[in-house]
Amino acid sequence: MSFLRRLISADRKKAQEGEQAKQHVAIIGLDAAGKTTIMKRILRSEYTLSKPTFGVNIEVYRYRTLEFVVWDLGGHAPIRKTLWKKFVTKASVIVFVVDAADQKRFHLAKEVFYESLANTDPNAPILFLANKSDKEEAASTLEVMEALELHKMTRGERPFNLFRCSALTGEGLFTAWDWLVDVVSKDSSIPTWHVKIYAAAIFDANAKELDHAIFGNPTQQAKIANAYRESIKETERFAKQMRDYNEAVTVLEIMNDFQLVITKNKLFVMGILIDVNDPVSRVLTISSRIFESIEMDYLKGHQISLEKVISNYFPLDAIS
Ligand SMILES: Nc1nc2c(ncn2[C@@H]2O[C@H](COP(=O)(O)OP(=O)(O)O)[C@@H](O)[C@H]2O)c(=O)[nH]1
Ligand SMILES: [Mg+2]
Repeated sequence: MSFLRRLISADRKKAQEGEQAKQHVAIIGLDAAGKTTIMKRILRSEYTLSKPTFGVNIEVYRYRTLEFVVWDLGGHAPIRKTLWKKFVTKASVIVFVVDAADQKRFHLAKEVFYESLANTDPNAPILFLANKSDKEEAASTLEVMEALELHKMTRGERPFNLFRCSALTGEGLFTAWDWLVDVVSKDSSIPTWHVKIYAAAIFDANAKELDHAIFGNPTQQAKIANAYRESIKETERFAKQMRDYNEAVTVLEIMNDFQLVITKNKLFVMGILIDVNDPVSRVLTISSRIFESIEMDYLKGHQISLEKVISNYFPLDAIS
């Protein structure tokens, strides 16, 4: 996944500058908040998991030079303090996950959140995830902010951001991780605004293809064509899998050099193939704009031209 690669490349840079070449990411929150589900969604199958039996539920995922420690908070195991030192105090990034639908435990989540912060590196960025946004009873971003008094975090010194997300549908999750990677890597070689779109394909809600477009330069055509074929298959698969959801998103790595960002709304499912190092959040903006702009034509039964709409609205993202 590109998020992970970008984190690793940030590590390599630090290693060259003589700093420690390992990133520790702590994923914390109450039990059942969705931490394990989120990690599996982000890491997919490319990690090793060791599950230490310390009497506290901790999972350690390793992906190359990255170490993710997933920690269920809220229990009062006496062993917690020493373990905390061992794992979480050295974390260079903190991800706090709250179940936005579990409003009864907001108070406890708040207590645990501030208690944990006291023991982390005061400069470590914090990504706050209000998970399970797909649930009807999930609190809004504002409600979560108020219940957990997060306004003071936004005025603090350390980088802080809050995203509403769903580990189930992927909505919001990848934008959140993009933010995290940008904050951690501060790598100026990463384009933050435009991406390179190599290809795109759009399907209707019943997984029937409506149109596709291939961009990219001719010397790379064969490779792009292969990646494109794989993208079509994956997009179609996702369209079928997510048929019952009005909003969904996922990101898949394709043939090492590409990533496929698939977004779905009520009417469409679209896969956009971009460079593996490009920021996913930009593609989410592009997708929603495309959906908006083609909706009327589609409902009137007109032919949709992805090539036209992408090169009209996002000329700098469609490479030639
Ligand atoms: N509807 C919904 N359920 C979720 C979401 N994320 C996790 N879950 C479910 O919530 C339960 C607890 O998730 P888990 O990842 O084990 O939580 P953890 O204890 O924080 O690791 C599981 O049944 C998950 O399937 C989500 O975004 N939406
Ligand atoms: Mg878990």
